[in-house]
Amino acid sequence: MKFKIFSILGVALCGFLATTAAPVESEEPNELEPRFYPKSYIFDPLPKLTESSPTTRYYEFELKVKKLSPDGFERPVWSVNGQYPGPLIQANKGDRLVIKVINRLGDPATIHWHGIFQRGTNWYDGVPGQTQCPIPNRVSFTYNYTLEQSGTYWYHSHFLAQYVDGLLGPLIIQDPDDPYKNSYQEDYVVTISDWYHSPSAPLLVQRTAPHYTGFNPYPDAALISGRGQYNCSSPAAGKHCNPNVKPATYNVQKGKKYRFRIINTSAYTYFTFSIDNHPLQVIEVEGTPVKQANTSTVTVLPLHTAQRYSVILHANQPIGNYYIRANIIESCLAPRTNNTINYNSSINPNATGILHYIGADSYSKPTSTEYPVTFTLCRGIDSSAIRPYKPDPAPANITNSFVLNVTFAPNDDDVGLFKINNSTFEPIFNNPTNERIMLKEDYTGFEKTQNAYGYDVPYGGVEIILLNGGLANHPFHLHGHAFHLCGVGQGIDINNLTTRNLIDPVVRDTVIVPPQSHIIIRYVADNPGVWAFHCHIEWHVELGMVAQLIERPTEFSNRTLPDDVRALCMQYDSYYKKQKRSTAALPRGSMVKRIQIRKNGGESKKQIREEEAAGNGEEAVLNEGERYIETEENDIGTQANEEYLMSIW
Ligand SMILES: [Cu+2]
Repeated sequence: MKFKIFSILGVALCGFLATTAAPVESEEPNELEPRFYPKSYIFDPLPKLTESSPTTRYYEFELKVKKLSPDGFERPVWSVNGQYPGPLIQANKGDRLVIKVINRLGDPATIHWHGIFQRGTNWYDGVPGQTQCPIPNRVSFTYNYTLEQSGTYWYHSHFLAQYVDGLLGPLIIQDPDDPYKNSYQEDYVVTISDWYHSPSAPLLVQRTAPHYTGFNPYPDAALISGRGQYNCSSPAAGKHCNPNVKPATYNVQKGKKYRFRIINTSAYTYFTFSIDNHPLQVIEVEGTPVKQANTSTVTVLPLHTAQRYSVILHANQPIGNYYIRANIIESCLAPRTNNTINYNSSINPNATGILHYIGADSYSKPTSTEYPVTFTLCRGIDSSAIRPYKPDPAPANITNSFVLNVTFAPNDDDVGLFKINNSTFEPIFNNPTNERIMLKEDYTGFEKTQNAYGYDVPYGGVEIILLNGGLANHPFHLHGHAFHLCGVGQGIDINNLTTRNLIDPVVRDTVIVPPQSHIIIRYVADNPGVWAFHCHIEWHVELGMVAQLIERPTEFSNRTLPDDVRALCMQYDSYYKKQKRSTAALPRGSMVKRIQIRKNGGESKKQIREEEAAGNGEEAVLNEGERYIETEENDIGTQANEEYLMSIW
């Protein structure tokens, strides 16, 4: 049984509320919030976990589209429980998480738990078409897995570019045996992110259009912990812009030490992060504790998309306010050519928050000075500066070795696509790879577009050499493992690779692959399943820069898929069939857009049709692959607004 791919993405926008109430100023930075913000957990120290572990922790995630104004500019946000960033998940090592996801987005969705190994539960890894079928709208699905790791993680949608629209949050795992547990008093989470004023769907339509010669959509803002300060007097701001968004503010008490967990949740961008006057001791990189050394304390921390660090900050400066800085380094992005989507963005790439010493005047702005950058921009932190706390040599005996060569080329329709070993990845949402393996399908016979690479030796050593001959940075992320980063070197000559560090390499799950360079990673095949290996720049994912690693298929194929995971594919199929041919009553005065994109064997065709509804509630018949959406006339005219509703086939 083979279906062609159908994914359907849509959102109904009913026009923005015309309201710009003045925010309420408060005495303490976090006491009262402007009306646009429900009080967020994110500026509070992480609550101490009091339950005895291991325990099972239950969460309910209602996915819904909600209008929010993270940087002042109001837009629909794909949210968890109406929050951006989404709710905090915090647990102890060894705990079980049971997370019921209720999808009310109007789109299908999945949630990926970034960095979590999912040992024995590959089907809860949350990758549509690889580890599960998408959760249809109005369907709920429960993720259920055990945490064997500790450290700083996050969760995000893995369905199309949905996380770029806000569907993400932090996932923090405490370890009673954390070597740094007694080195700080409080524990904070900080997310840093680029941000777009348009939903991702129309951006994707433009990015994947034939003959497009620009680069990735240019972001509109930089956010710290879900807050930014957009220039509401810029012409692009429109009338629904709140110029008084309070900056992200973290309170500290002089003399105390604080752990800050910094997560780059961007779609696209490389950031530098710093806090004026306060050096930061790196103690964790993506779940791996870091050995203390002179080099492990930094003033400026680089993070590409999906990378995370924990640092310790000593509040030992004079009582006052100091800037927290998250700078999008524009020179690390593709050029801002005038054929690039949103090239005329009014972005302020330098987001600021405030480190507020208790006792300092809440109203006085910091006068602190920014640290200079002393390392090569667009690159990761020097690997030799952050050795693992416990010696953890890379596997020395390699049983399977892969060379993956990333290139970019237009297809026959002149759609520019990424390729891994000359193949652009295309997900098959309704036939996930792990189910195919469990049905004993031989992965070597998969479609070329599945980019499947298998290895079957239990506990064998796997090496991946990734070659990037292009001009862009790619932050590559591996699911199901943390890998030993054995080397990052210049050039893409397989006969001239950098020397491998097998003794004490950094262990992490997301690494920057610089332009015209290669990386060498190693890990042990100790986790049977289907694991994605992909660039985390979401625009690059959608252009096919994804491989699937089929780990120990012989053993994995003997596992039993839980009934609810299997049922999800049946629900998705019936949802899809309904979408395929449906009728809809058209609201009075509404405008109907029908957008159809066909992707077939690497070719893609876009067809857009518009109709003005009679506005009398009559039924409209939709053709195969179409979806109806409403927009209000007064929304039309903003960037790409007419493409809010679309379906991708
Ligand atoms: Cu990339």
